[in-house]
Amino acid sequence: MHEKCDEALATPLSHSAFSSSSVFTTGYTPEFAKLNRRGGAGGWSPLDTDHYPWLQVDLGSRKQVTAVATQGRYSSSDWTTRYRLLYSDTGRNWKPYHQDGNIWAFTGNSNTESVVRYDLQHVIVARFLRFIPLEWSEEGRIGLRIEIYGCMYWADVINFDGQAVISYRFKMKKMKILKDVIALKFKTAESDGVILHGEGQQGDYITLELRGGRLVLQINLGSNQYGSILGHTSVSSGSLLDDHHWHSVVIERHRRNVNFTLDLHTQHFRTNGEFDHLDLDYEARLSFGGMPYSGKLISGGRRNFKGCMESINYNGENITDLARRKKVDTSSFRNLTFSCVESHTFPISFNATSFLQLPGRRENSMVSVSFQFRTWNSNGLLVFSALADGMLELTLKDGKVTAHISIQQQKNLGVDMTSGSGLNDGEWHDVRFMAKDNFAMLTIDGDEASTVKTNTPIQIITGGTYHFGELVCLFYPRLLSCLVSLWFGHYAYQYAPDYFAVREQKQVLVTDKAASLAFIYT
Ligand SMILES: [Ca+2]
Repeated sequence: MHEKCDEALATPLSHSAFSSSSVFTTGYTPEFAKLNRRGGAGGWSPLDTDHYPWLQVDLGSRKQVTAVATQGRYSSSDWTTRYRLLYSDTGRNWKPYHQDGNIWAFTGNSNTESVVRYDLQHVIVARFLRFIPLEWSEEGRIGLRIEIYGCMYWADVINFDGQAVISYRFKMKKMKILKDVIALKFKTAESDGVILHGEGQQGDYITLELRGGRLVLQINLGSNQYGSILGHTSVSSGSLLDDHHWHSVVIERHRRNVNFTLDLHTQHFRTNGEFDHLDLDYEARLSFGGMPYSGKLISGGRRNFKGCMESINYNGENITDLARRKKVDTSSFRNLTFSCVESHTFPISFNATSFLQLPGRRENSMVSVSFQFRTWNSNGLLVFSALADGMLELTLKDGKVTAHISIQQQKNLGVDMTSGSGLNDGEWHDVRFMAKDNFAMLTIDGDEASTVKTNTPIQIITGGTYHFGELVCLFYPRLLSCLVSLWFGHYAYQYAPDYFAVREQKQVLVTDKAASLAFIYT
């Protein structure tokens, strides 16, 4: 890790490692996008009509990436002045590079030959990288040659299927621990699950779990038997962590002082009570991925972890490696696999400046939309679709879903329906809406009792595009003046669309055409 991690990763790759959203014409294909090369037309350019251009590099396996560099197309007036970087383990579930709390827009080139290198503030680990041009040469078009710098990455990965639990047994039957350093990475699509747990007969415990998509750490170093000193301490961190992206956790405890780090954010706290030692017995052990089967104390209804963990380290012991070599309790090992099973659908998170645009059927006499969402906000736009002669809007108002249709031809006919309540509870809710002829229906969470119907005559002609998460009109590259309003945070949408577009503020942000791909961002 401390060696210089600065190898050129893209140059040695074969042609097939490069792909793109489109190609301007022969000679502009993505394999010509290697830095300082002059092959083909001297770099990659997409079609001018490509609204969502991207250049993708497959590094062949997960690598640490420490820097990127860009250059324009050789001997041309084509370069990229600003771009974003996305990364992924799978090529389906993408995460944008963040810096200083924002999706980062990199400064690119201002001519064809100068190389602009950018050292990443945080090392990323990924197999796939995507360069998303945002702005480009005034005189020309998008032109790009790139390099990616970094080095090998290797980690033991364990896939937990919701049954398997790893049990790490200490050498002694009782442990009195003054200092803990626990580090691991996890990735899951489940909002709840026990990541690690240890407990002692006298009441000490440590539990790290996901609860409602947040990470909760509970520690008790001891309460006295009269209950006048209570040791229970609970601290939570993060939200929407069930996004099927890797998150890293480090817990460093020395006596009652704890540093609890999730991704790049560290909280410091002191445990309650007066005691300094974590006392573990029951043939002292720590379990990972769930509660131990023999645990009697506080297992109450907790779910096992389902997803992947890697690089689990406890006070210098590499637990993932021990598990692979079957040096830890393997009583339920039949369900453990040592590679990460990838999911094909992903939740998407929205904030005030992101939305999802999906194509739908045009000029149809029926409009139908169904999706799941979750949020802590009581108000916000869920879906907007321009009809050929009016609009459909699904919004959350005071925690209820409201459907509004208006048709201009029919003397500004408006239909409004409301269903559900308290839907801003952070849990997933299912919305189904359908309208045709003289009939519209709204159902929440598949509950028949929630179904609202109307028999107002409506002549629907669909417009063909659905916007999720923010009110916006249709847009074209470089003609971005019709952004209407910005709303809310933390909506999420779970689906595998054929493609999507995200815009942040006045920029086309991200797109993709790959089937079963979904993502959006904060
Ligand atoms: Ca204790």
